[in-house]
Amino acid sequence: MKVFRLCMAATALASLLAGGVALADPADKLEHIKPVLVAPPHVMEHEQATKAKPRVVEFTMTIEEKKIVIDEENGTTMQAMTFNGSMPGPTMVVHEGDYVQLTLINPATNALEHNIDFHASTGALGGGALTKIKPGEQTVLRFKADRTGTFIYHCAPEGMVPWHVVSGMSGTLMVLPRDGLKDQDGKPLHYDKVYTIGEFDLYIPKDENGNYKEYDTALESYGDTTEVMRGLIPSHIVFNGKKGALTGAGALTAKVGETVLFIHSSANRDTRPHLIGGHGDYVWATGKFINKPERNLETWFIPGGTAGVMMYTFKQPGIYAYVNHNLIEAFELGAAGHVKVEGKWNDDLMKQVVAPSAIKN
Ligand SMILES: [Cu+2]
Repeated sequence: MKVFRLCMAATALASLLAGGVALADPADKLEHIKPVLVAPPHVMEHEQATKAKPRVVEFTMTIEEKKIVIDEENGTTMQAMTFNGSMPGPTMVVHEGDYVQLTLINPATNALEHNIDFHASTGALGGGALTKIKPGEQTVLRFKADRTGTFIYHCAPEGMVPWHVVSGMSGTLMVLPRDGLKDQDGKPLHYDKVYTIGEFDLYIPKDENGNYKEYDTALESYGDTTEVMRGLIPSHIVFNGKKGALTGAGALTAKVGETVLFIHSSANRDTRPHLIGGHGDYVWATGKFINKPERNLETWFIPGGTAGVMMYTFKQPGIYAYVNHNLIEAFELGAAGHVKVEGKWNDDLMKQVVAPSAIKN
């Protein structure tokens, strides 16, 4: 009996110690909030400057493997892997000093093991080593967002990292400074709306007749896709999952006088965004807000594996193209979208002095 009691006491002590460790964890004392993620190109509601104290911001993402059409004109398909069913995955927004607490779910309907690597986090391969989940499993990771900026997150399963990334598994986490964005002189900057654009270099295999192949499952596409990847020449380069995703009904919108923040992520390959007819008023091309923004950029450069940010206040109405300014990648391979801007034309900034007409002698 005595031995039994001692055993019980030891067990109680062990659980108390475990509890003690948890109690000492500073994140546990903080307020927890659960903002709602929204599908790209939109971004969850959030404050810019905030008076709130650091919090634990809880998110949930569910991994979905599915066949998608990447080029509606030709019906080309890809066996995609996604966070929350979209390419890119949803953009999460927190403030510096907050903790991100992600529940990652891999439903039994999927075939593959996945995980998540947050470039904003510190340790364990970005969280990848702590979040490996097979179909039918879920996991919860918490990390401190102690650096401001836009950061890629992506899947990174051992031995299959590039395939999962180029198949669609990436998105952006934006960590805002608690007092908001600042210009080069430290003056506050404010945006009226924010869009998130994920650029994806795709490697779709072709058959012996030169037609894009279609597969029933992701695993079936693996061998051929890897062959194309090793050639380093993408078959398509798309914004937000397919050619033309951000054109027509999917075009981004703005008004003259409105300031828009464009978040642009590219998890695997370099890109060089440009707004045709506009500029980058303030650009953090490498996405980290502790650095001063560059001004008046025509084209900026986002290294593969990075999410960058551009802020622009529209001054003219019309349809703008937002492109990767390797124009072959934009107009042949698909890396282009539109921004439809309403408002009044400004003749001082630009005027058609003589409309195109026959040459006068
Ligand atoms: Cu994955």
